[in-house]
Order: sequence, then structure tokens, then C-alpha cells
Amino acid sequence: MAATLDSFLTGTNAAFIAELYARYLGDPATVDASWVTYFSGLQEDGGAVLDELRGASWAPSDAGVIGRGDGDGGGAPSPIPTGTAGGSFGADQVRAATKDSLSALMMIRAYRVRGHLIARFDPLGLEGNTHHPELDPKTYGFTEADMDRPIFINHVLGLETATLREIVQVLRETYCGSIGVEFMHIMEPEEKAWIQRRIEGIRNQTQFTLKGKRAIYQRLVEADGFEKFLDVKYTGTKRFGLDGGESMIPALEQILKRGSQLGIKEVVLGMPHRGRLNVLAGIMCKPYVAIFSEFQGIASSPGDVHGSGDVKYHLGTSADRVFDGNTIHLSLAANPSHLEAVNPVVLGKVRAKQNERNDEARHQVMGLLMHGDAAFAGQGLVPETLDLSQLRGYRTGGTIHLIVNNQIGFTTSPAQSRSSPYPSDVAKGIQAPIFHVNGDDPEAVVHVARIATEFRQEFKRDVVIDLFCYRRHGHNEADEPMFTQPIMYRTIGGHPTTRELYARRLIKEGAITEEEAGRMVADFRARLEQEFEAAPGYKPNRADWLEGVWKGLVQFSGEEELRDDDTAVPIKVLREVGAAISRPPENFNVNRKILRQMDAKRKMIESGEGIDWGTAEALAFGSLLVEGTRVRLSGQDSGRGTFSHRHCVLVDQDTEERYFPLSEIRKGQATFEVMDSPLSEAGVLGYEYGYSLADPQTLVLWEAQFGDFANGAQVIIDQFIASGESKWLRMSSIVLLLPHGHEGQGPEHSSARPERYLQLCAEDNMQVVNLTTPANYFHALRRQMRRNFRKPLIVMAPKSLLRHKLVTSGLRDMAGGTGFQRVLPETDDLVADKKVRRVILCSGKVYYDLWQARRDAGIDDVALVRVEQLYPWPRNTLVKQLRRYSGAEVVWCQEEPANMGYWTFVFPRLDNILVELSGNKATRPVYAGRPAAASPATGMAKVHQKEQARLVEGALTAALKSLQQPFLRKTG
Ligand SMILES: Cc1ncc(C[n+]2csc(CCOP(=O)(O)OP(=O)(O)O)c2C)c(N)n1
Repeated sequence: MAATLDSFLTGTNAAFIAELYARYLGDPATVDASWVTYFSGLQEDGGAVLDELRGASWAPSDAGVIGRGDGDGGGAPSPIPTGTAGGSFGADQVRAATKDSLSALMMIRAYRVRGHLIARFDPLGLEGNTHHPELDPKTYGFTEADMDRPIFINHVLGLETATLREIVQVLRETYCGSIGVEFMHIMEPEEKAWIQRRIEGIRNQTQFTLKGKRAIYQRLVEADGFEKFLDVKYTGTKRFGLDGGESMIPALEQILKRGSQLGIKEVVLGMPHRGRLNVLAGIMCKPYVAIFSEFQGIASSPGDVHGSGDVKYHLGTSADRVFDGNTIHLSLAANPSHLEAVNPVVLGKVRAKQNERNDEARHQVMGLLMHGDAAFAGQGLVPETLDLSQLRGYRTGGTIHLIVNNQIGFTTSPAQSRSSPYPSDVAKGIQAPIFHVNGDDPEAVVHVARIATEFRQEFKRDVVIDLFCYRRHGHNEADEPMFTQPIMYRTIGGHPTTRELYARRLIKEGAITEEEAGRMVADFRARLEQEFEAAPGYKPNRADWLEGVWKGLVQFSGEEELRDDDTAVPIKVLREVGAAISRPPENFNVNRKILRQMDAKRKMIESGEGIDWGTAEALAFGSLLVEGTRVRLSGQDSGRGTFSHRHCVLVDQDTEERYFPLSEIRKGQATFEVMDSPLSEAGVLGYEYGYSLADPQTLVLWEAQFGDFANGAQVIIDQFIASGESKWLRMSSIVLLLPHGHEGQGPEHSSARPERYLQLCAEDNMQVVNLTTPANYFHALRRQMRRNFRKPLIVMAPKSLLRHKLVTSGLRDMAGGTGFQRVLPETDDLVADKKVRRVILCSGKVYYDLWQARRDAGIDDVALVRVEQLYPWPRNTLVKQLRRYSGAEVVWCQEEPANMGYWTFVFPRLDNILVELSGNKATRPVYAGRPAAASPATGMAKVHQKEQARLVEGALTAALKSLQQPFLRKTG
């Protein structure tokens, strides 16, 4: 087991160990062999203490310097007397001096690791300890008598030699004041050393100028004044006030200011309800008058924009801010109530914006996420999103997280809310430094905000600020907190506001006078009064949603089915793409099986026949790429493809080097990205959705391993994909590829649950398709990017059809004159239309089962019509098809159980068509398929086959009567 110095040198036996360690350092032969082994294995930690004694990790000239450490030093002569240095010290003296130094250093190290445990960051003073044994000099063998004895610590803490009393004082100021820092869990020595240097040299405090202090005070005046004003004007209206956490505003301001100095040009913010109005006004510069008008029930967008709108504490907005001449563009993402769901969306947006700016160093665009303490600790999306932070296809150069830790989640106390000491603990897993800070010390808050920003820019890693504060009122302003937290709320009742406390501090310091402090409050209030008066006449004049990269795109209106989008591609281009995907790279050892596949592809392209699903997909991607449209595909194992059908990444069998055929079509083509994602659904889908929000010129696809797993991302589907445009006027062209089909693989690998998506469909919000030909898939993908509006596309993707001999298309089906087909009509020669006895409508794979069974049984009076696009429902095309078979009974066939799949969606729509066609005679569509079931599919292959055969046979031949009532429970 790897030894760490922390694990024992800070323990109660530290004094004894220090003595031994001192001896070992003087002469390893003087300690027992087992200890020699132990000490020599101390590696990084042991080395760090030794280095400090040798003058490595600290040099006074570094104080306040922001930048990387200056190497591992080690060259400075050690001022610790050595037994051989001139012979003026005896061995005992050497040992005593070394032991004192070592003990002091161990204690210093303990403060770095555990100092936060006795820091004072709870403004209410209800939480926290004042003593911890590992922070007590006695633990290190020191007595009261030792307190004033100088000890050599070789510039550690910026002190060459200091008394123990001085050392402890410096340590307490640095590690146990208003700020508690957790950074010793970071494994990267440079990052750890950077933080240590950044905080120790200045006792973890910034000496603010008068101007700086006033700016902080002004921010508090505004944050506090705005909440109070709303409280008076709209008493009892929900606003999820920031009261108690007002320091968040100067912290955000500092992040933006310091960030802009360090090269940040754009920040994407995501935040929950708490304090959002304050952020909208104070940080995003949304006019107060606009917010007041929304309180008065006036819509937030101009009247000509369609949509349901959303409550005011969910709305996003964007703004340009200027700090010291540096402009920084801000966009606050709209979000649903679902806490933390916006996190991956923000990161996806950041990544897209970085690409747009060619910001490969990820230096110019940054994500800034705010969180509640209960939500950060509790929601699974938090670790899912943190996990993306360093991955090649997803990294964004570090996010700053600010937890508004008001010590309560609605009515729930931390003891019920998390198993870890701090809400931030989950972020330790990705090595993020964590700054706990007392919200009632606004200077400390701004100080850590500054360091966090510098750290992000320096190391491009996530960093967390845990703003320890309180919540002055109930969860919302109508809630009574005394029901559940009486002690805390009695304390809060007598606790002055952050602004009041800071005013007192500044007055005491002489930084402002009492009148000035009061005048700033009154002036701000007068300004709010003015804006309040103007609110009834306020008219929003623009919906900021089709600007920038969205220019040229429009909000869709009209009848979707009447559209005929031009998605065909010249044969020449198809052949060019086809050549690229079937050409093995030179000097690259391609797997033999894949070589064979490539050869098969080459033949498909040359003959123009037999194009399978995977090839059609590659042709769609490739043709978009040569047209200048970027493609980004992410999902679990998407490079190869779960079903080994894609292989858009080739792996050299000797070197494991990767080759992307779709990136090698021609010079000047757009970029193609394919990522094997982490094993997350909500996190990754949220990320890709966010990406699509910020970049309408990239075809963004997310692929589920099997469609079933997409319900792990249900929040992203319900709250963003289905309803985002209606709520927030934000379009997305995200494509979901959801492998689907009842093929005997059991309850979890059969259904992508199309019913879920269909239930969400209305107002042309998205498209749901279950396609049966490679060409139709090709057109569906291209259609996404060849329209002047954007809509999500949900694809029930094939599994067995990937290799089905009938599931092929010709190149001609993708070339001139072809396009996407919402409905595929009968393809075989049957009896005359009027003589057709039954028409079966279906969608997806079951078509091929029906087709084969019909052929096997020699049936020629049953027509098969495929509904390729379920939503928008292709009513007109279906009317045309059904009119052909005017004498036929109409059956809907599906392989999914009746309560799943399409039936409940299709029935009223089909019925509506039949009513029209039959002139109100009671002809109703009839269901042929599995009966309603709790689980989507059986786990037994044999049962599956029997069921499948029965449903297919029933659809083709059974009397209508026997097909009725799929929802009745079978008895007997
Ligand atoms: C995913 C989710 N579950 C439940 C809720 C209901 N809810 C709204 S606020 C809240 C408490 C949040 O506490 P915390 O994260 O500490 O933020 P605070 O309100 O204290 O600022 C809860 C449970 C929600 N909005 N989202």
C-alpha cells in the first residue's frame, strides 16, 4: 500500500515518528530496517516535506505571483545543520533541530490538509469546530514552553525562522479564517503547489483598495436592495430570493472581471432558481423594468413569437459586459425546475462556442455553474457532468462551480441531505480544488473568486467555491421555515444582513462614512422606484434568439407534411464519399474483418446497389461534410457502433493509432467528430443538446447503446428536447439514435419506448421516425441540416435490420429527384387496389416480418403501408394511401405491447382519417400486436418467437373480431 505522509505524520503518534524520521534523515542506519523501508517509500509526500526543508517549494520572491511553480528546486543548500557540515554540531543537536523543523512542517502540512475543519465559514456560527487534535501543536510533541522558541522552517509560509506561536497564527489566518481550502487531495504536484503559493504568501487575503471595497459594497447594496424591494412590492410572490447569500453577486462580478483580464471572452452561465432574478439584473444587466413588468404578468417576448413561455426564474438571456476595456459576452442558459439538469447543457454550449472561436486552448470561453448545496450533493447529474470535464471529446477547459450553500434544501437539513461533510465533496473525485468561504466576509468571497478564476485559466480544470451562507426566508417567500428549522431561524432573525455587516466593517475601517453607506442604499432604492413606475408601459422589443450563428434560420410555421426538402446528393459526390469510406489508409494495419467490410462497401458504391444502413449513414455524414456541415456523434461505443456496423474509426492493429475515413474525403471539408462517451445518458445527452443549441451548423447526434437506456436521460428529453423551443425559444437539431426492435433480447434490449416520445409530441415540436430503408435514413439525417429551421429528430434505430438482406437501397435512392418519404406505400404486385381485403399500417422492423410472412403464405390481397415518420403525423399522405384501398379493413400492426409502441398515439389519428374516408360510417382501425404488458418484452427467446409469429399471422389473416381488445386482461 502506498504510504502517504498525511496518513500517519499528522496522527497522534506524530512526535514519535518525527523523531524517527529525523534520525532517518541524518543516517538511515540509526533506525530499524522496517522504518527505513517505510520512510524510503514515502515518495511524493515524504519528498515534499524534505523538499520544504531543503527550500524547494517556497521562495519569498514568489509571493503573489500567479503562474506555475518554479520546478522542484532542491539546489539550495540546507540550513539544517548536518553532522558533516564543519563538524560544529553534535549528532544530538542535529537531530533535535531537524526534529523541531520536521515537527513544525508536519503540523503545517496538517493545517493544509485539515485546517478547513476549524475554519469559521458559517456566518451563523452554528456549524464548525474550534479544535482538532491534528491541528494542535501538542500532537507534534511541542509544549507551551516551546511556543516562543524559534524554529527553522526554511521559508515555508514565507518564514525562514519563526516561533511556534507565529507559525500557528499564520496557519490559522491562512487556513482557518473565513476561508477553508481543500486542495491536498489534488494529485498533480504543480496544481497543489500553485494553490499553496497563491494563498500562503498573502495569508489567504487580498488587501483591497478603497475603490475595491466600495465596489464590493455597491454590489451588496444592489443585491440586498433588489430583494428587499421585490419583497415589499410583491410580498409573498415566489422569487427564491438570494437573501443571506448576497455575496454571490460580487463573487460573480469578480470572476468575470478577473476572467476578462486573463483572456476570457465569453462565459456561459447555468444556475438554479436561487438568486436568479438578482443575477439577471445585476450580472446579466436585464433591465429592472423588464423584470418588474414580468412580475406584473407581461410576457417576456414580443407578441409575434409563439411559445408557451416560462416562469421568470427559468428564463435565460445574454449580454455583453465590459470590464476595464475588455468585453465579455455572457449567456445565461434557460433551465427547467429540475435542479442541476442544466449543467451538461451549459458545458455542451461552451464546447460549441470554443469550436466556433477556434479556441483550442479553451482559454476564451468558460462555463460558470451555480448550484444549491442540497442539489449539488444529491443530483446524479452533478458527478455525471463533472466526469466529462477532462475527456477529450467533452472537455471545456474547466468550469467554475459556485455552490450557494445556504445550509438547507427546501426544509431538509444537511444531516438528512448528504453523507459527506460538505456538499462539494463529490467534486474531489475530479481533483478540483475547493474553497469554502464565509458569505458574511465579502472580501474573502471576492478573494477566492479571484483565485478560482486564475486557477481555471492556469490549469483548465474545474474549481469549486462553496459559498457558506444562509437563507433568510423560507424556501420561497411564502414558506414558513420555523416549522422545521426553529433554532437556525431564530439565529437568522437576529442576524444582520451581509450588507449591514460589511457597512459596519467599512465604517470602522474608515473606508466609508455612515452617511455614504446609507446614501448608497437610498440612491439605489430611488432608482428601483423609477423603474418600477415605468414597468406597466414596458414592451419587450426583441426575442434574442435568431441572432449570431442563428442568423438566417426562422421559427417554423406551416404544415410540415407539405414540405419537400431537398436532401438528394449528386451521384458523383456519393461516390466520392463512398471511396473515402472504403479506402484503407496507407501504412496502416487495418483489422482483416474490417478490410473485408471495406471491400464490400467499395463494391456497393461501385455497383450503386445493396447500400446497407451503416453505409447510408456514412454517405449522409460524408455528403454533409463535403457541403461544409460539421458532424458530431457521441454515445457509448459509437465509433465502432454497438452492433459493430459503423466502424467510422479504424484502429491500427499494431499501434492502436486511430484513423477516421470520414475526415479524409477531401481537403476543405468540414470536421467530423465521433466520440465513445462515458457511460452516462443524462449527462452526455444534455451535453450534446447544449452543443446543438449553440451550433445550428453541426449535425449533432447522440446514440443510446440500446434505446431503452435513454430513459436515464428522461429529464433532458422532457424538459429540454421536447419543450425547450416552446418554453424558451431555443431550437435544437439534436438527433437521438435509439436502437429499437423486438428481437428476442429480453425486456431491456427490445424497446426504445417510442410511446414516450410520441406522447411528448405536439405543436410540431420534434420528429419521431422509425425507418425501414437506408435511403430514408440518409434523407432524414440530411433533412435535419438542410432546412431553415431546426427541430429535434428521434430515430427508432435498427438492430437486426442493419444486416437484413432486404434492408438495402441503391445510390439512385439518394441522388437527384429523391427525398425523405414520410410514408412508404405497398411495393409488391397485389390484386387490384379495390380488391385489397385488408391494409396493414405499421412502422419499423415488423414490416419485414409481415412482408416475409405474406410472401410465404402467398397472400396477395393484403397491402402493407409503412408509416416511416410518426410525428409530425403524415395525415395527408395516409389519406391518399387509404383512399386507394377503399374496400379494405384497416389494421395497425406493431410488435410492441399495446400500451407501448404507437397504438395509443395512432388510434385517434387513424380513426380521424377513417371517419373522413368512410363518411362517418363506423369503420375503426383495429389493433394487431402484443397485448398490453407491464414489461416491454419477454426474457425467453422461444416465447418471443411464438408471440412474434402469432402477431404477424394475426395481422395478415385473423378475423377483425378476434383482434379486438388488446387491453383486456386475459383470464383462464
Ligand atoms: C430534480 C429536482 N428535484 C426536486 C426539486 C424541488 N426542489 C426545488 S428547490 C429544492 C431544494 C433545493 O435546495 P438547494 O439545492 O440547497 O438550493 P436552495 O433552494 O437552498 O438554494 C427542491 C427539493 C427540484 N426543483 N428539482
